[in-house]
Amino acid sequence: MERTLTILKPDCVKKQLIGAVINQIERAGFRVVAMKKIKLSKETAGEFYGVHRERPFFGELVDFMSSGPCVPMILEKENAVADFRTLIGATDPAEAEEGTVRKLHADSKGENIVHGSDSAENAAIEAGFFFAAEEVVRNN
Ligand code: RTP
Ligand code: MG
Repeated sequence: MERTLTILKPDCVKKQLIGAVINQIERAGFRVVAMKKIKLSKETAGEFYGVHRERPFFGELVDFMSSGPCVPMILEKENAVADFRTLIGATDPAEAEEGTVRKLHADSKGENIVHGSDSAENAAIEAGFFFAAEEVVRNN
């Protein structure tokens, strides 16, 4: 069993799509093992996406991710990291496959509804960024 870290981004929360997106995630076979609603500060958002610090879109990304509450979750499934990135689709919704979360709901490459870890190693780091060990609970 593998774990990945997702964030339902502030655009997802503002559009009242928390339930719809979690439903799609659960139907795809992922188990939610940790979940919370939190509003990131600019500092925390910048720390989370620190790998992109030198990119031209970094300021916009930090402003967006701190613009309202978001919902980080740890998800569990076999092959969770790769399967979740398939489920959400390409970063830019214009390039995402039909039926993916971003194709269905995202407005732009910047405001694209969900984050998904890009490796199992980063998933573990990102899970630790949001959750203490006692907040991670398997369903059964
Ligand atoms: P994420 O980390 O959020 O799952 O997204 P990703 O792997 O598909 O894309 P990544 O390259 O890691 O970019 C992180 C987030 O930065 C914003 N972005 N904006 N305007 C732009 O050109 C641009 N490029 C990236 C998006 O919110 C993207 O998800
Ligand atoms: Mg990424």
